[in-house]
Amino acid sequence: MAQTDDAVKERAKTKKQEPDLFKVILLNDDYTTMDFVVHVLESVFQKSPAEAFRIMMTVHVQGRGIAGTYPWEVAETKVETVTTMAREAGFPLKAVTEGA
Ligand code: TYC
Repeated sequence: MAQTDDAVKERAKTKKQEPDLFKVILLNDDYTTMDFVVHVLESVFQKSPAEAFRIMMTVHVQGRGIAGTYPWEVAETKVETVTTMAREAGFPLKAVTEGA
């Protein structure tokens, strides 16, 4: 019945959806070296050297910057990888996810 279908569709549309994509945000700190952040951006986020440097400088100047946008599981795994790499290297670098 057209009336019923419309009503169902309307409810489905207005219901708040979880975002499909999540930003991985790098946060600034005073101790992680610029070279290490560039290395992380190149190796974990597949950025070119120029783009990695640009993102690193954005984080350094503005306090945070977007490393990439991914489905939830991928974004969470990238945060874990960054955190593990940073702790192993003795840096406090932090990454968080945020709904895109
Ligand atoms: N602020 C750091 C420094 O001056 C560099 C840095 C950039 C650290 C980006 C973290 O996510 C970061 N050595």
